[in-house]
Amino acid sequence: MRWHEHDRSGPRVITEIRLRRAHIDLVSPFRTSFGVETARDLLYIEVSGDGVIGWGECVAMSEPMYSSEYVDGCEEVLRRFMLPLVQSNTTAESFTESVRGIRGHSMAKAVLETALLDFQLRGAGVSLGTFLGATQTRVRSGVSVGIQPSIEDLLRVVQGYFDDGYLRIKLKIEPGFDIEPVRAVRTTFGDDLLLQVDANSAYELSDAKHLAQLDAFNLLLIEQPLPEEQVASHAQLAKVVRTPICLDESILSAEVAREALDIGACSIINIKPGRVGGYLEAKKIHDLCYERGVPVWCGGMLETGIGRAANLALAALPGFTLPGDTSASARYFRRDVTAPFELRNGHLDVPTGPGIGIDPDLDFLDSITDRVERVDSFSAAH
Ligand code: OSB
Ligand code: MG
Repeated sequence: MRWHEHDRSGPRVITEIRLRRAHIDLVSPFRTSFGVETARDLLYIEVSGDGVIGWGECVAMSEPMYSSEYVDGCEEVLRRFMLPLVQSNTTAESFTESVRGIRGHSMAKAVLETALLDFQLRGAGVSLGTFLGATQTRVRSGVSVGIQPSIEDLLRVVQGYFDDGYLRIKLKIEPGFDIEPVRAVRTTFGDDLLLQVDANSAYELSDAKHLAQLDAFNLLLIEQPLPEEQVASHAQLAKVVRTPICLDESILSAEVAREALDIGACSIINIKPGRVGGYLEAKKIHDLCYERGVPVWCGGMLETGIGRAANLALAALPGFTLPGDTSASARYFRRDVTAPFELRNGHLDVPTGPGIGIDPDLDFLDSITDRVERVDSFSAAH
């Protein structure tokens, strides 16, 4: 469904774009096989006109450790190559078309596409969920648990999330912190706990036998065991390991998803809009997987409320049959930049208002903002 089919009042005209940089502390350090995060380095794009503001949140981390993108690099490529393409009547669809020739930089493309999409949907009075084809009003929540200093610490942290009501636990693993921690969590919490692991590409194909030891623990999936580029090696790994393989980092587009599924590199996909260039491409991956009966779930990138709201709209599509890394605000931040997303019986409600359906608390957001700038390349063109 196209946004203008819902439009009751004509498209709004973009008159200003702002780029905001901010930072917010995490409630606890988040350790993965690629590094430790203690704070979120934030970049927001605000597209405004006719009294409407569309918001986008960049998912890139401060360093290029999860992927080759990093937030300062996103700012640079946005300023030099993407923001100058935006005109007063640019839509999310026309923007995405216009950056087709720019290779990579999906997270930079995604933040601007999302801000444009939020702007046009708010103007049309249509929620992002409705636009994308959401069929659920709330989504099941999982939580991603960082690598801990000891198994004892891990069990304590998992217990806390279990008590909060999370419906699925994901353990970050790396060589040296894998089989025994998983065994301990499975033994302590029992067979009914929905449990999965994420290696963030920390293994090699030669570790296949080692990883096959995870088969004993009835995991939902193992996420991205091998490097991003080694899609075909995952198909080899899948012949040795019975636990379903889910790809995250490798899935950079709907085309890659199709090829990965065709060769048997994965049987489940983690969809992150930022990683694939935005919500339009994310929906394509959903549709492809839905058609093929391949389960998908919504990944996370430690988003604040702005990014979280948009992810919840996506996670409400019918193919999202596994709980996502769509956790409550309190799992990440002492205070969120929007009204907090709260867990109710293990679920988060999908926002229903126009666009992403939620506004930032501007006083609080301003208090954590390092700088906000009007984008000159845009204003100069008009
Ligand atoms: O691999 O899924 C990942 C966070 C940052 C970067 C990569 C990943 C993650 C997470 C946490 O696992 C997801 C979340 O809770 O937002
Ligand atoms: Mg992952």
